Amino acid sequence: MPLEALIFDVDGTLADTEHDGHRVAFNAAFAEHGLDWHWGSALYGALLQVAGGVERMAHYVRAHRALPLADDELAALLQRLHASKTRHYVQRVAAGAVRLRPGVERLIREARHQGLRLAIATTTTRDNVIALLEATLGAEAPGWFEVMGTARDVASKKPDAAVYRWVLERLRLDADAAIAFEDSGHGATAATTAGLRCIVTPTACSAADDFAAASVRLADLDHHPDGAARPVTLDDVRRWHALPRRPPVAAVLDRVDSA
Ligand code: XBP
Ligand code: MG
Repeated sequence: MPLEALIFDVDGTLADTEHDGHRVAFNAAFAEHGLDWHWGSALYGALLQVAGGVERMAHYVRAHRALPLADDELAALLQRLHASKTRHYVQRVAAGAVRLRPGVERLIREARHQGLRLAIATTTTRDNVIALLEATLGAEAPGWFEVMGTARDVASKKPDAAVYRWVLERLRLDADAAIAFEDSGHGATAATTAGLRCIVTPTACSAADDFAAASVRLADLDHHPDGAARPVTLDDVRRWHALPRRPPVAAVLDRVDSA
């Protein structure tokens, strides 16, 4: 089946947002609320096994902080913290704190030029996606993506396949007509469980993840699988899209509980 659409994850894939973006914004929100919580690099690296900011904070409270709050009070606090974290993140991104990863802009522009359809499938908040696209690609860039699946659109976050299924449904495409770009084991599991081929470009945070289900692993979109520094073109993507699908990795799902 010919390739009709590229579906991009956001955090880690379009840009390396976690360490200097999300992590810093979480810490700013904690400080704003008078909490002495601080997420350093090593702790945040482990917490990334839990997808979603609210879920990540809930896990942290369960594992590391006992709070004398009823469940509904804790849920309300986490919502307030997350709204504050999103504000801080959007401000940082708008101020230019995060750049696109190598080759991302070039491949997106090539896809637009060739008439391929574009979509987003992410675990993060829609405001964050818009802020990143506007700050890095310009005010019209959010409109380039025909479908944007974000945290609010599905009940279960990656590694669940729900967001990819939601995006494919709205694109009215079979999984065989699209390909996903991901940076993490969770993301690759979500994409491949939805039946998509997946190209992975891991970051320092996700380099140790299991990517056995991915079709291709690259350092970034300016490097090839053999490590050669050469731009990845749509012809390359089409070639990788034509490879047989690999089975999803169930082991990634088990690691969520041990973060
Ligand atoms: C991204 C995430 C998100 C961000 C924080 O994963 O896990 O939770 O870290 O964003 P993926 P929010 O790249 O697989 O989509 O605080 O908005 O949840
Ligand atoms: Mg990601």
